Amino acid sequence: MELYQATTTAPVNIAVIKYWGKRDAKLNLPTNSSLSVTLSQDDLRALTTASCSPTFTEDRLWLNGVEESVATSSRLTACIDNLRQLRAELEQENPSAPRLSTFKLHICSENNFPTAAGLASSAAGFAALVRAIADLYQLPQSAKDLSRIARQGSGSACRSLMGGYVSWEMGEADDGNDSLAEQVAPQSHWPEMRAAVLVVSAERKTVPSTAGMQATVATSALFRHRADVVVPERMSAMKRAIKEKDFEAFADLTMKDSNQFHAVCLDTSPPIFYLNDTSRACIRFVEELNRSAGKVIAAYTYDAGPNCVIYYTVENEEIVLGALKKCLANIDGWRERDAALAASLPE
Ligand code: 2P0
Repeated sequence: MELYQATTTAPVNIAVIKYWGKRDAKLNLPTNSSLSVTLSQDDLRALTTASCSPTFTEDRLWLNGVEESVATSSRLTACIDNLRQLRAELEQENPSAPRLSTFKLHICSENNFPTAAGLASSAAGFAALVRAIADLYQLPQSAKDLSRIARQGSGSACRSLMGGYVSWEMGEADDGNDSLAEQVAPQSHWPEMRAAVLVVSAERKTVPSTAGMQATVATSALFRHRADVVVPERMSAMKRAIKEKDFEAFADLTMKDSNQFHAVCLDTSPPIFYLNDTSRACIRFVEELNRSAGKVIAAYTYDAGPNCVIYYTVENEEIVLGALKKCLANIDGWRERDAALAASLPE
């Protein structure tokens, strides 16, 4: 059987300046730029195989072994259509290339972490899907070019096509041409950075991100100030903190931006609660840890769910992880068996 296949992985990214709000829901164009740290693929990643064959009769996708409908997902079809178009152009320029653009695709994707629990599973998932199909089609496009396509699958996915510290520049164009990811610095620029991921709950989140953001844009009075004034300033300050490897500035901005994102969620009608009592206990833990250290040695951040990511640098690993393990034992709702304490090297 004539079968073409490519397998790839994509990492999870955790935003330190958060994306929350769309100006165009179809193209996933955001109302503000954002910036994330890519986690090590050893800990959290999506693994995806894309194959195509003249014998396949329809595009199909399996996510963690369960088939999902492709035809009814406009996000999936947008990504696949864009990639097929690029392959068709390549075949036109190179008539001896096999006509893969005319074959149907089968895609298999697996996460090694809870799906849709606010751990950026869609980011890794769509980034891996786009990368796998681009590899299968042997496309010459750069990661930056592919980020434009991954963005249409899930906004935050555009930041998972590159390692290290990655910004998603919101752009201005109505067609999304300039809304893409850029590497601010590679992982090697700041190799001392670590992230601990605390899985507070592996359940699916209560309010999906897209619905939550739409509600925030429509109803929050705080939101406009955040998007127009606060985030542009923080993007510059965060890029500076990363360039200068200034952990205290990085941590301060990270915690403030997480808190403001959850504040605009609370300012939404009806209010959106992503944090729970365990999440709030982890915030108090980090605040207390920094107070007792006499300087900022750890930073918490939360996405659209209760799970906590704590950034710190390797020199403070024993203090942070040691205190964390002691403290977790005292936190209500914490279950040791759920504790995926992944001290990961951003990549
Ligand atoms: C982020 N989040 O920057 C923010 C912080 C959640 C909180 O990106 O609708 O799954 O697919 O574009 O990318 C989650 O939103 O939303 C997200 P869609 P996505 O990481």
